[in-house]
Amino acid sequence: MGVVTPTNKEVLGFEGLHLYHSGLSNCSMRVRMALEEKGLSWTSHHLDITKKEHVTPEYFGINPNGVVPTLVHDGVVIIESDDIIDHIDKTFPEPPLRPTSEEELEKMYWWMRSAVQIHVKAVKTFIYFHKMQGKMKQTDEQKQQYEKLQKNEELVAFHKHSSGEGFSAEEAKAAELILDRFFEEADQVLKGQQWLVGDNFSLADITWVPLHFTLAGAGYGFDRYPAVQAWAERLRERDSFQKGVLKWCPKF
Ligand SMILES: N[C@@H](CCC(=O)N[C@@H](CS)C(=O)NCC(=O)O)C(=O)O
Repeated sequence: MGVVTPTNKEVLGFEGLHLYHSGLSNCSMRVRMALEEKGLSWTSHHLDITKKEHVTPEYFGINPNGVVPTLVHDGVVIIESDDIIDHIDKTFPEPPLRPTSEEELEKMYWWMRSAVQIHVKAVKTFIYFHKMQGKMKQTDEQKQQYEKLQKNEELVAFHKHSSGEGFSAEEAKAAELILDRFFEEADQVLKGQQWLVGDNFSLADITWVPLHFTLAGAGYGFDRYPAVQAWAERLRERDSFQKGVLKWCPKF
């Protein structure tokens, strides 16, 4: 979705880079990593999503989906983690986080789009079922507040289900099968190269490594994918992973 017009006008006056984010949010990890790769300084607006700090009229006035991350860059509001990191790389091109050939660029965007497309159906469902179910109970008041603010139907349905009867083992299995398809593909690709797209680290790696980190923490079986495991180890050594992921979320 990219740039949005906020109804909360407070952010229009922000100068520099302001990030609304949460420590354990894999989508926020992407943006923090991209900012660290570029060596940019940014102002943190941390929201603890486990305490529902993002479910307020003020925050929905900035991000209409009421999710993190949101980047405010000199008063311009950008949502959706893939669009945010693309914006960062285009606006601050050094060091580049994208390949130069059209063909590889298309591959990079494919990995980025895929991660965002499977977020609710696969990633969120798997993590909620294996890690959060039962721990995210909401009061009736919190549920009403959410349903009043949230207009995104996919998210309304997700939260109604997750805070109600919860996901079933079948739904979690279906989520896992979607994940398997992508990690099998990544494992094949990474058998022949260091990074997801060609020989250079790119936004594709930044998009997927937070999924590896959080899914591993939720018990997803990565042993089946040795090349993915080796890639994740390489990524762990990067400063941007230390500062963008582990500093905010030492353990998922
Ligand atoms: N497509 C969005 C997804 C954002 C998203 O779902 N963020 C999660 C954390 S990773 C969140 O804010 N969850 C809180 C909620 O759903 O209420 C993106 O890539 O930025």
